[in-house]
Amino acid sequence: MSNNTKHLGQFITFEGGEGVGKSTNIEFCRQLLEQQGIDVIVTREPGGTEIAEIIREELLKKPHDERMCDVTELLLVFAARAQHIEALVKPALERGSWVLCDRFTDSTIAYQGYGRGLELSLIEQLRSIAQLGIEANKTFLLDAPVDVGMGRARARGPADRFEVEQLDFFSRVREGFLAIAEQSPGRVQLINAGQALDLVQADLEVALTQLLSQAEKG
Ligand code: Z5A
Repeated sequence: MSNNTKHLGQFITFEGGEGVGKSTNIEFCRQLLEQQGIDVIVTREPGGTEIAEIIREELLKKPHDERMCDVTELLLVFAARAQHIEALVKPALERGSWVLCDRFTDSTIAYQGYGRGLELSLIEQLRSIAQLGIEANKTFLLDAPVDVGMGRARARGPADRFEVEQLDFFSRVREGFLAIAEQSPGRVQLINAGQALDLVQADLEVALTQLLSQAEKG
C-alpha cells in the first residue's frame, strides 16, 4: 500500500455468521489503515455507544423469563442502530474518519428476516427511519460453513441468546447473507472465511488497497 493521508470518510461493515472472524479481521484492517495515516473508528452493532450497548445487553442476555417477540427484537436492533448512527457513525464520517463496523443492517436482513422470518419490507421501513440515509460504502461478507463458525464461537465461551439457536436457523441466516451478496455485488465482497486466517487477511489486504485507491480518486 502507498502512504497517503487524504481520504474521505468510508463506512465499512463486516458481516457473516457467528464465529466467522469478524472481530479478528476488523483489528487486522484497523492496523492496515492506520499504517496509511487514516483515522479509524472501530465499532459494532448492536452497540457502539453507551445507550446502544445497554440495548445490546438486553438483546443478547439469556434467559429472560419470557420469550422476546421477534418484532421486539427487530425494534430493539433498530433502536440501537438509530442511536449509533446519530451519535457515533455520522459524526465520524463527517470528520473524515473511516468507520469499521462489526455487523450492520445486512445482519438484520439475515437474522431477523431470513432467520426469524420477518417481512423484509418491515426492515426496509425501519432502515429508512433509523439510518439518516447512511449506508455502508463497502461490506466484507466473511462466509464459512455454519458448522465451522459455530465450532469457533463455541470454543470461545458460553452461548448468548442468538448462539443457542439451532443449525437450521444459522443455515437460513447464511442463505440470507449470500442472497444479499448476490443482490449487491458492487458493495458486498464475499471473503472465504473458511480458509486459514493468513489467506483471509491476504484477501482483505488486496480489497482494502483497492478501496484506498478508489477513495483517493474521490
Ligand atoms: N444481530 C442481529 O440479530 N441482528 C442485527 O441486526 C445485528 C446483530 C447487528 C451479536 O453479534 C448478535 O447480534 C449476533 C447476531 C445479532 N449473534 N449471533 N450469532 P456478535 O457479532 O457480537 O456475535 P457473533 O457473530 O457471535 O460474533 P463473534 O462470536 O464475536 O465472532 P466473530 O467476531 O465473527 O469471530 P472472532 O471472534 O474474530 O473469531 C472467533 C474465533 O475464531 C477466534 O478464536 C479466532 O481466533 C478464530 N478465527 C477467526 N478466523 C479464523 C480462521 N480463518 N481460521 C481459524 N480460526 C479463526
